[in-house]
Amino acid sequence: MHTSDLHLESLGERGCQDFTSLILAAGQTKADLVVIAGDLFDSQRVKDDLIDFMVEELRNLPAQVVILPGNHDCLTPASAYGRSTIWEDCPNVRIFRSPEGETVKFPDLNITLWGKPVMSYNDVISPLEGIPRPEGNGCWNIAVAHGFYIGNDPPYAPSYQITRREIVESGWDYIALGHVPVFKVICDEPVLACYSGSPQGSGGFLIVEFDEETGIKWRRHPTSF
Ligand SMILES: [Mn+2]
Repeated sequence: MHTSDLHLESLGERGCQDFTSLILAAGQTKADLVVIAGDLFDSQRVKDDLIDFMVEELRNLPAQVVILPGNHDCLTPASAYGRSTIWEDCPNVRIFRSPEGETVKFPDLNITLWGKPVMSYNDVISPLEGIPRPEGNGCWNIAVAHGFYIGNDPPYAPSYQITRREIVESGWDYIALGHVPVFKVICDEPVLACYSGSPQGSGGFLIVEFDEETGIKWRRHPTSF
């Protein structure tokens, strides 16, 4: 299951319903892996009680969860990911923490993931720069990136740019994009790359199935409560 841009702020607000919906959808779809492609939180000023609530909910999921810090919830020491050690009590949740990008492997799921977090509010990164070649070991290779897709256009913004060439030449199987809150298939072949959209922006979650026989298929799953 692929989602992004929930922009959670505090317990009780609308975004928090989206998080509850995420937990429900992961259960309904029997997701093996939940990928959150950035901006799970709206800022680093989130309250501890929201973090405690989320970790408890995520810990109870029968799924692995991978979180990429985006530009709103970048990996500062004061961020939800930086200031609390509570994440360590949630063994099924992994956070991309390596500034140069990081590979996370789930051998049981036959999945390898790569993602590069935003490290600070003035960080200038190219989300797919430095992505390694896929290992070709029979695993499904999923990259996670938070930024603007700019196609073949010349750069018009200083940061978070993702080009068509980077996607196509990566050689990875699927690129889970975040930052734009509206669902969109950015690239179909030879690399599938999609913005999942946010639960509010697009009204749902993206379910991506990886199957040796039928290949990679996506479908939308509605937000529900
Ligand atoms: Mn963003």
